Amino acid sequence: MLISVIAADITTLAVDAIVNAANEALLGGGGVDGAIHRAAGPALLAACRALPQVAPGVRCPTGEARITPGFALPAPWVIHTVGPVWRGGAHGEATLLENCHRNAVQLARERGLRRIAFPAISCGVYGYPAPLAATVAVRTLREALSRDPALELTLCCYSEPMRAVFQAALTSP
Ligand code: AR6
Repeated sequence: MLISVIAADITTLAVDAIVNAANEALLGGGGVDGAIHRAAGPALLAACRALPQVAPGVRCPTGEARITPGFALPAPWVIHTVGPVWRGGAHGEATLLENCHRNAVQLARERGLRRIAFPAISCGVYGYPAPLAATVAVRTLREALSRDPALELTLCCYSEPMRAVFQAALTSP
């Protein structure tokens, strides 16, 4: 089963696609989004800006995914997705987070990309409790792998404590 959990800066990974935990505007931000835009260079912002708005200011609704080149990144592609803001758990957060992972994998597969790295989507500013997010991420990626065993999926955490949380979700039955 090819799911790995690592602690690393996702912008350094030479996989086929890295996933960005963006916001609906897709015009950059803080956290991993800021790091990806800095490492990719200004062409990434231009590519995001060129994506169509599906509503005023919205290029990617929560739970959906969009793809751009990676420009100066070692990864040739960036799959932007928008995680849910945690609002206590009774507002469809788990389904939306599941959609992020599923739609990102689907977009990658449509492009023939197999090696995909995910950050801990929603686990920063968006406040999703990490153990719950890890459970959703691992479950959804396992389902994707069962449909396409050629996928190589990495959960790229930014800190060792976060890596331990995601590793625990991967290890639990
Ligand atoms: N590599 C891997 N993980 C990282 C990196 C990195 N370089 N930098 C941060 N993380 P967040 P969210 C981790 O807040 O909660 C942005 O402003 C971080 O430690 O980046 O989905 C967007 O524009 C945390 O564990 O994303 C949105 O407005 C995880 O990535 C909003 O934040 C996610 O934290 C999205 O919030």
